[in-house]
Amino acid sequence: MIFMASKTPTPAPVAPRTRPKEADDGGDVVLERRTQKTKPPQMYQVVMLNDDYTPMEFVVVVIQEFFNKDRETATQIMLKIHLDGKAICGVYSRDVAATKVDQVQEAARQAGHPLQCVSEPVE
Ligand code: TYC
Repeated sequence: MIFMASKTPTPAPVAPRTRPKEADDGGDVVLERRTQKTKPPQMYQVVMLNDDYTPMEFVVVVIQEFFNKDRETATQIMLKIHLDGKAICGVYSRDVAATKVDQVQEAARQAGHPLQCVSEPVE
């Protein structure tokens, strides 16, 4: 049997169906309001403690060195510790605060002073 080319005409392409054009609404975008999911990270304060033996000058230098305070601010913080028993030297992320505590304690140990400081979460 001989096959002939079909003479059936190819249907014309059909335009995709689109929604009827609506009047321009001005382009305003309404974002869905959602409650925030991520909390800011917990911060830690490094608190230095008073003792009866560490020289005031040593404490001032430590505060200047490790907490980046000028001499006047460092002296005020040292005096607050001396008078109140403790004071905050700085507030940092957890890892940075822990490093500050290590640095202070290592400097105090090397110098033979009993200076202590601790890191605690900020309320
Ligand atoms: N009380 C100490 C003194 O009279 C001074 C001092 C201040 C010690 C602050 C520790 O964190 C401190 N020599």
